[in-house]
Amino acid sequence: MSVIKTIVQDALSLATVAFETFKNLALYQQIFITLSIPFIYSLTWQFLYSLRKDRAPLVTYYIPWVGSAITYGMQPYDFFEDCRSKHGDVFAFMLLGKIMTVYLGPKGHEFVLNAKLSDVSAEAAYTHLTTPVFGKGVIYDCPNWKLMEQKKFAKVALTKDSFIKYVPLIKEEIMKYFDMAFKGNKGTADVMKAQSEMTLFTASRSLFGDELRSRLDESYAAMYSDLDKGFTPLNFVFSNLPLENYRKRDAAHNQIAETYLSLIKQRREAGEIGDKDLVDALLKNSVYKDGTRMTDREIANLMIGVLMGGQHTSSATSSWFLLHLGEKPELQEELYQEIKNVLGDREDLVYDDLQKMDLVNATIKETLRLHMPLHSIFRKVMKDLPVPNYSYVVPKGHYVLIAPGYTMMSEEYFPNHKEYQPHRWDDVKSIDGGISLPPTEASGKASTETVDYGFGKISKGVSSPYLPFGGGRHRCIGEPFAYTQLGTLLVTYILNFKWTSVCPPVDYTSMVTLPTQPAIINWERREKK
Ligand code: 81H
Repeated sequence: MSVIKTIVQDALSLATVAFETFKNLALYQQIFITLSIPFIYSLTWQFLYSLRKDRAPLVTYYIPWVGSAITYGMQPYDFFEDCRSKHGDVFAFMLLGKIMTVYLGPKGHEFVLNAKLSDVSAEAAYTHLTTPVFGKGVIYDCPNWKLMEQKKFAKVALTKDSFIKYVPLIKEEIMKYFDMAFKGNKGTADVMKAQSEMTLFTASRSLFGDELRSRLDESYAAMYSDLDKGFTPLNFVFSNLPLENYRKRDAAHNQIAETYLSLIKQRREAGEIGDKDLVDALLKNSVYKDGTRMTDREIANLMIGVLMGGQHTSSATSSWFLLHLGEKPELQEELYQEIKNVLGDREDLVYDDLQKMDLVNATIKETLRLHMPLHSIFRKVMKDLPVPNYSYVVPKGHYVLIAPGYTMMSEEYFPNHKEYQPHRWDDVKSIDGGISLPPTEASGKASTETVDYGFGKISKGVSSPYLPFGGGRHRCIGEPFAYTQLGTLLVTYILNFKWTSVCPPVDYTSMVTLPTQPAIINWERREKK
């Protein structure tokens, strides 16, 4: 007992001496010591960690806690390339206090996207990002089985029969926008502004109906803007702060949800529930398999989530194809010929026409190859997880990360990978009318094997190098809608304009990979023949 007492006393007096000494140092010395202690601790910890055979090699970093956040956040693919040359396909890096284990390439896709539900969690990785924006009870703010059912509910409004109705509505919105924002015979357009607005108008008109679309011309558009500003990767770090933009985000979320709620009530009271859009689909069919039903507020929140998902990804993708095509006038002419061949003398555009336009679809496909909207996909590890083909174990509490966008830009799988070449997809067949599969998956046996997590059959294998819509239980359900919306947009642009542009570099710091501002096209009206 007295031994312990002496040790404690000794330690205390030593600490007192150390503190007195520290106090008498010059300020610059105090600062130096304060900063170097965590630095030395971190380097020592990294050294000891590197001795472990059961851990993926950790990328060395010098700023404790922050780690590789800046190099990764600014240029993720360059960072991965550099790490790969040093460590191979599997390595780990520190990202704002979290250890991320990366597995590059198709084997990584399989490792993460087809991991067992009990091993990894998407909701634990994304809820801070999405719940403040979408609201409670949906997407990543509920157990995974509910998400699987929500995807099933929403998919009812994402079928061929729905798209047949959406195409004319989408086209009408685009033409209205052209009349409003592309005045005269030639001019310049801010691509991101135009595409964000057109994506919002076309998606709300088709998925939510006229009642909501018409409100977007009023002050109501400002609420969308406030909510949108709150949907940023910053939420991963600070999802709630007592700051103006967070208050605006929460206010916008509540107002938008209230607006959707009033629409829901209105349709119910009027007994006007058909099968024209997503709202109808959710009102008719949102009872979980355990017998409980989604509340109206949850339906409203799901509507916000679906719209937000489509908004950022689609507006970025259409911006990118406009910018690439602006550098390739000959491709614009080829598209024009294809469209004319399919439409003949007709002025209208129908869903079936889009299915016949191979180059239009290949253009979208190639755009997604070079510009996968989400450059990284994360999961939180819930149980110690061995890495296949390696001696490493990713411990519970760490994260796993894959980057299909990196694989889609590799020379190994895509010769001349830097070239924007829609024709590289010429010989590739697609299945399921729009669910596109790349050469390896389409030709291999894997493509025929499917699995159903509760929202319809999807490809079982996810080791394709081309996965712009992810795979596995979290696979995007928006793909066919995206192809319909983007196809209609591209066709309508080509029929009305010719344009030129210089493709800007990629901004990786936003929610999705965007063109760096300013991103401009110079357009002129196409002469009607
Ligand atoms: C952003 C992300 C990231 C962005 C992750 C997840 C989501 C999302 C760095 C989304 C987006 C996909 C989604 C919806 C709505 C919906 C379901 C899913 C990153 C990494 C990851 C930046 F560096 F969950 F929010 F970490 F929108 F219903 F910041 N968004 N999404 N939309 N359509 N398809 O997956 O990089």
